[in-house]
Amino acid sequence: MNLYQVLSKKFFQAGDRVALRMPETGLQLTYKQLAERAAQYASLLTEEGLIPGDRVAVQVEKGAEALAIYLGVLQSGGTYLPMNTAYTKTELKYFVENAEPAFVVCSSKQTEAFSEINQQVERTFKLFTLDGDSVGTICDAANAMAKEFATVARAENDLAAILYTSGTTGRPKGAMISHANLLNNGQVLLEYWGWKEGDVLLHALPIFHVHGLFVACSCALLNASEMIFYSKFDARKVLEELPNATVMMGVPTFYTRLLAEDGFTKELADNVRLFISGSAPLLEETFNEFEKRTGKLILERYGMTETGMNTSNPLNGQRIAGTVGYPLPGTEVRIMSSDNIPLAEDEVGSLQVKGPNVFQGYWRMPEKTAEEFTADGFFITGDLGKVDSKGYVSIVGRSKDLIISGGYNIYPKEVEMVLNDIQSIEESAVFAFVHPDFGEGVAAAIVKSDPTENISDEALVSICKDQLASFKVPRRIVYLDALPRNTMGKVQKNVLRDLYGQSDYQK
Ligand code: MCA
Ligand code: AMP
Repeated sequence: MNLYQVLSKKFFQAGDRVALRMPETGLQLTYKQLAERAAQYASLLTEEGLIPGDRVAVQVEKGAEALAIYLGVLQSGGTYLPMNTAYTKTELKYFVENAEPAFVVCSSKQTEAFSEINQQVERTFKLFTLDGDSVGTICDAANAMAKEFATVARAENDLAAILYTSGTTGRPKGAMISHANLLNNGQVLLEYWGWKEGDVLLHALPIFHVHGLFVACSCALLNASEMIFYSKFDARKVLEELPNATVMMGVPTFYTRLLAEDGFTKELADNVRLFISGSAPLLEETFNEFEKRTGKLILERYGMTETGMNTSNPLNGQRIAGTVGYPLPGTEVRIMSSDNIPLAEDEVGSLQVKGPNVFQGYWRMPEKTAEEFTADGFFITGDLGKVDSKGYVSIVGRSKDLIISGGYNIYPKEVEMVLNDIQSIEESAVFAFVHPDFGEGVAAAIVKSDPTENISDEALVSICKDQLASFKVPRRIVYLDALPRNTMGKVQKNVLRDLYGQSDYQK
């Protein structure tokens, strides 16, 4: 039960059909070519000593080669570990120490960092580079390999991937995702969203997260559909190819940025049968404005790294703004009280899920895994939700302390730990502010060690940037005499959000 076995059957049938088309470089790959390239990577990794289950950590720019490496890792029985290209050396070192990959593939600008990390870790790794399509030591080595490879058999719970997600403790956790998790979720979405022959996906998401790699690529690859593959989202460039696409997926920021373009017209959107949004709440205002501009209703769905997709608005039924639709076939969703008692319609509580999409636990953290599941096997998402009389699920908040900025998750604790380590800072609290482009932005409230000392925002930002991916770095900083606390001594982030997190806040 290797996911790649199912995929390769489709690739073989699709043959000379276009798999990937990169408008930025003019490069194009058929399904046959993609399968051959994946086989070359699988052969290479195996020849270099990969044992099924070994982790292959990858931090590279998006491209056809990057996708072929992912497929090659699956085919060879390895476990794929994608990493955000924005991660700094400090962050990368943690992932490598924790996951102990046998191989790392990185862009050449990170070779030095990974080489240093390799000297500091107990289990060393083989290091390859990849810089865009067809450049890098891994491409050169793969060129010499056979274009056929017998897919390595895997059991359904064997790991296809590990994706790190941060946590409320500030320590990232590796979500273990099995072949069966990915295959099940991909097949369910294929059916639910009515994928059909001739569908073309406009793909402008990064491929180091669930949304771009699993939701988008799994659907397109299982359907052997063409993907118009952009290295990143650029609204103007995307408009040029929109008329050639039938499906587009994005985070809400993609849609607000498209709407900000005067050139985004109904005619350009006409060929697209499905615009899908997820990873963060889509504002009702965006949904309505999009309908006004294009006549199309954005389909919003809801998922997590740990679970893949859980719910979706319907393809044919009513798509209701502000809701994330129905539980997907095979996935149970329930809303529970703080005493873990089922709540009635429209009551807000802890949203829990169970089903074949739910992950295998956190890598080498059995206690943490146990904490996040109920006794009867439901995963506690940390989201607060409700279900209405028609069965539509809405996400109304989060019990976990999380900021979602342009679809990227930031756990405040991780940023607070970096800030609190700065000598001139007594303590800090990180919270969300309303950001016009990203939905939420990272704000920090700082209490200085010495109230008379002058600390510049620039200096704080620069220290944070050394250690944290730059999307996690605070973009709004306020200096306070003390943090607001409740009678239990807990910092009241809601007070901080109310006072300093509004869109009209002036420093
Ligand atoms: C970039 N920057 C950001 C973000 N993106 N800051 C805050 N939030 C962001 N999302 C910062 C960079 O660090 C940099 O800062 C500056 O903006 C310019 O970077 P650039 O890369 O040029 O930005 P961009 O191209 O405008 O990117 C914005 C974006 C991108 C297109 C919205 O963030 C994006 O593609 N987001 C999608 C994320 C995603 O795929 N999430 C799915 C996770 P500086 O100049 O200071 O260095 S999966 C998930 O959530 C679940 C499973 C689900 O349900 O899907
Ligand atoms: P991640 O950890 O990157 O998998 O992000 C998962 C989180 O993103 C979920 O727990 C939700 O809080 C949030 N999320 C994903 N999709 C939606 C959505 N459509 N509406 C609201 N929140 C969402």
